[in-house]
Amino acid sequence: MLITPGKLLAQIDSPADVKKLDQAQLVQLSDELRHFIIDNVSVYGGHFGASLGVVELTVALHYVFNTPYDQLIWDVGHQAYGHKILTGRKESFHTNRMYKGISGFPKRSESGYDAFGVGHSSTSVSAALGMAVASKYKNENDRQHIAVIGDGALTGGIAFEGMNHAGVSDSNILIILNDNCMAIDPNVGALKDYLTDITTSRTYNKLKDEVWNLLGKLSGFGKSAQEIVSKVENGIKSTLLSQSNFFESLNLRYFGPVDGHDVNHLVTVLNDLKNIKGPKILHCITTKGKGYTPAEEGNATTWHAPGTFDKITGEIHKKVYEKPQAPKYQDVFGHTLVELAKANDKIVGITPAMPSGSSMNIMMKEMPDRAFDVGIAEQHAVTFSAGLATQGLVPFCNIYSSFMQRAYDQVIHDVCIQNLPVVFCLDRAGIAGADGPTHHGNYDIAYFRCLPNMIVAAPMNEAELRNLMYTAQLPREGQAFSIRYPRGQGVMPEWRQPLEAITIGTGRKLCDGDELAILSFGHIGNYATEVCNRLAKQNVNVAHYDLRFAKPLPEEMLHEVFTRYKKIITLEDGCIQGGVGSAVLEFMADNNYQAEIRRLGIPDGIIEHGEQLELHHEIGIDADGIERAAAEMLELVPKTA
Ligand SMILES: Cc1ncc(C[n+]2csc(CCOP(=O)(O)OP(=O)(O)O)c2C)c(N)n1
Repeated sequence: MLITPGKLLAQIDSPADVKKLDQAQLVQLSDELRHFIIDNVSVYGGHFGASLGVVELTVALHYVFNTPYDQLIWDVGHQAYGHKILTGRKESFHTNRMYKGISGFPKRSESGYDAFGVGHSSTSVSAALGMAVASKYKNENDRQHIAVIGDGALTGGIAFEGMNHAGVSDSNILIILNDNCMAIDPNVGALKDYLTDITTSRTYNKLKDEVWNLLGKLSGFGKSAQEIVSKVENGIKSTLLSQSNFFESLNLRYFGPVDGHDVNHLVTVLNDLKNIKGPKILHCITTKGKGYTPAEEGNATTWHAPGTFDKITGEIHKKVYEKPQAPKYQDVFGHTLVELAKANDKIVGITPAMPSGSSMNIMMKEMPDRAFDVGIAEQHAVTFSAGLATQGLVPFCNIYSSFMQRAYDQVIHDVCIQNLPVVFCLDRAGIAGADGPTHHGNYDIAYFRCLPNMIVAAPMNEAELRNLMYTAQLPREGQAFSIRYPRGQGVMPEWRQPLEAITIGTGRKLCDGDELAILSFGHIGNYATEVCNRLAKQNVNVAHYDLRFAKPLPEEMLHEVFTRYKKIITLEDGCIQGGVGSAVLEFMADNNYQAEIRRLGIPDGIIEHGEQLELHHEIGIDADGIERAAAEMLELVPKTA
């Protein structure tokens, strides 16, 4: 489907074109940009509400600042669709998030306008500060550095670390706080309450008006504006401090709150702020989904990334299936956790800002006192869980595999060294899909497998996930228990099987073979089942073992494998280096076995975005890739280069 931009947007291929417009035309441009996003996302999917919420801000920023010389850094980057469209990617925008298409997040290799690559939250202040300090060092004193950060992303610790540094840096950095009271789910925590207070406080608004009046008078005064502002500021600072303005107390000049949908006012304000040197923060109030009624008035969480929808009726397209479908792993996690928690009153649930994404919201709804959304704060989530565990509770801390990277030291220092029995459930483990390299959960097998006091497990189906969760909450002396599972559906429509304990460090033999054995870890093993069936039809019998544990390894089973088979394929949806295949190689060396081993997994390199199936195929860990490897090892076909 061809999506045509409106009259003004049709003329815009870069921010230079935006600057050619009269300021009076910016309302129309914003309107056209908004419709272009609605038209595209309704047909092709992607993030939605957040980009609609910053349309005016995006237009104003590119109108006022001289990007890419001035550096504009979007936090998380899921809200940067308008920015992409205005910076030369309008024609390719229909390929957003698709295999070989443009990325759903800002990416340095994609455009010079994407000053910093993102996907994970809360990095913008530190990155902008680094750039600002570098500009100062290079005497590029006219250069502006702008970080746009949401109120959700501001809950991440690194954002505070950046502001703490920025406040004493005397660098030319403007932080724009895009405050819409939402993360993916409603934002949480004391800071959210503070931002609401500051927005509604009469004293602040009065003060704000005074500052804006002053700035209005100063526009165009250049250098002297800076001096006058400093003088007036000293006068009002004591008042602000008496209100204990959080940002001012960090030495960031605080401006706002302003209406983030008034593009003309934003232009005026940003032009004024351009003349004020040093670290400063502009508090913008926006609405997620702005300008599209179903999103603006409906459930903001649903409209964060709704999939495709009918833009006229606002109806979100749902696939209709003839047969009952297997559930998503995340939902099996959510329901099973509640089931277990009903029987074990020590169980508590923890999520860092992903109640819907992880399905922890099921427990939050049923047992609000026992499930915690701690904000976008993975490090805190882990140490908080450790604290809970010291008191005999059984924390189920659910963190996406790629976001767990944030909390590695907490896992080591606060959990493993203290030998605490925290349960980690790593959702989105392995290739994550359209979100791309920042979100693929490639490394967790390798980064957890080397830790003492850590059990590393992966289920091949829903029943296994349930049984691993059941096993993980049984009393044990220390040891963290991690369970990784992928994004998306499992394989068992009838998933509510009775719960059974699994002996830690045991695997499952799924079928015997003649010469070759496939050892798989986790859900990816279902491709191996398919390959065994395909080959059996050609009278080739390949054995298949589900390792289930990468640590401790199912040693008894591995002794059987190495005794019976001299050709082995290991299969994992994780990085090859240090992964489960490496564990099997180590086992072979340590026990003086000899076999030809082929390790299938995620190769050493950045895997771009696309559907999970497309990417599995590209890296050769889908059924075709496994069959090819098996056929080569059994010399059924000539070896590929
Ligand atoms: C480290 C990390 N944890 C979790 C996420 C998942 N995530 C993506 S967007 C988002 C909410 C961001 O909220 P906010 O910054 O307020 O932006 P908004 O969507 O409201 O515009 C979350 C939690 C992430 N991207 N990075």
